[in-house]
Amino acid sequence: MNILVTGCAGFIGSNFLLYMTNKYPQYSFIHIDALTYAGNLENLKQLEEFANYQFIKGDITNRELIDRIANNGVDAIINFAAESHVDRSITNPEIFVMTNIMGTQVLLDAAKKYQVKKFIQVSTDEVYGSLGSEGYFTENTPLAPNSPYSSSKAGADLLVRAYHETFDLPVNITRCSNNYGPFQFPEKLIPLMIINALHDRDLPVYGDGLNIRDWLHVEDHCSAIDLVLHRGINGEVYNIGGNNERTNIQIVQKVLAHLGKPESLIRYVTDRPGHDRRYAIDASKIVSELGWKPKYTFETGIVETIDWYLDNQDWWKRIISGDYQKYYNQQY
Ligand code: NAD
Ligand code: TDX
Repeated sequence: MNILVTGCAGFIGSNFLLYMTNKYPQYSFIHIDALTYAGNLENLKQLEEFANYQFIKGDITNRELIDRIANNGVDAIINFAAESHVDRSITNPEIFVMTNIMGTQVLLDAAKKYQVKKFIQVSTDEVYGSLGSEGYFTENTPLAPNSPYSSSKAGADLLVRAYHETFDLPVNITRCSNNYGPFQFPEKLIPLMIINALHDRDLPVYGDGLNIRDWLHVEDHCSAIDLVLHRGINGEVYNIGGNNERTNIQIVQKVLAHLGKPESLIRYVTDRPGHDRRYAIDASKIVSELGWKPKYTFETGIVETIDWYLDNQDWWKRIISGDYQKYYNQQY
């Protein structure tokens, strides 16, 4: 299989490429990434040895470039590339529309023109909006996004759906809950809290800290996308989640306890505007129809993840010092 992947210098995509090249050494991967602030090729250092891998620095909104790359016998396109941080979408929504919606549409056109056999849109549970204290998101829950980020992801999902209905494009949409694990950019809750705690800095908890997220180890997300690639029924949406609901304050307390740091570091700060209260995924469809089974419990996964940040301090120190941006600006 010859697979075009996008955005794999980021958190989930880099874990996915490492997972896939290990599992399917016979497959070829062409990877396009714009290397925004969130893209870091250091995550993919191991792939320097892997013959069937090609990296191209480029933007998914660049129609001419995407057309040229897709015209190369590409069997599948998996789209991870996105602006992914909710807080940034509140201060600067435009780039979210450009990358998440326009970029997806450019990829869909290329998939259609070159008749790829599978197009996977890596989406999010945030497109469903917010839950009250009961119930779960299923694939039939109406879309009700609340942030510029989630609305741009929902817009992309609707385009993907439309290309299936209108042009019979063989698509799948995956909607996963919050991921954690190695290589997550330190603007997101878990790595931010680990790094601040290690520096004895305040841990900013939005609002009352009782918002709930449903956490899944990134490797379990990767194994789910692998299954969808090989067994997903065209046109179907698959929810992915591990039944690990935690309040934000529980996460922060867990990080502090594992690092042996005091809870006095916690600072309650002004809430995120439009802050979704609770996400919880019903993943029974991918479990029963594709046989997906997550490997990690939250208790083992979170401890391994905190330890990964302890063992890989050079990785995040380069990011927070801004050195890696300077390095990439010189390289490309
Ligand atoms: P990330 O921000 O860590 O990585 C995004 C990557 O996309 C980066 O490498 C960046 O350089 C690249 N990129 C951004 N704009 C681009 C453009 N215009 N052209 C080409 N490349 C571009 O994001 P992530 O957390 O790894 O998320 C990956 C995907 O998974 C996103 O689509 C996101 O919506 C989705 N998702 C994330 C989570 C989560 O918890 N992080 C959960 C569910 C779904
Ligand atoms: O400093 C913080 N303090 C805080 O209380 C940060 C950064 C976050 N939070 C809260 C907000 C959320 O309730 O923690 C929770 C998690 O926040 P984020 O890490 O920003 O993730 P979230 O907004 O839930 O979105 C994530 O999961 C779904 C990803 O960033 C998205 O890309 C994905 O689609």
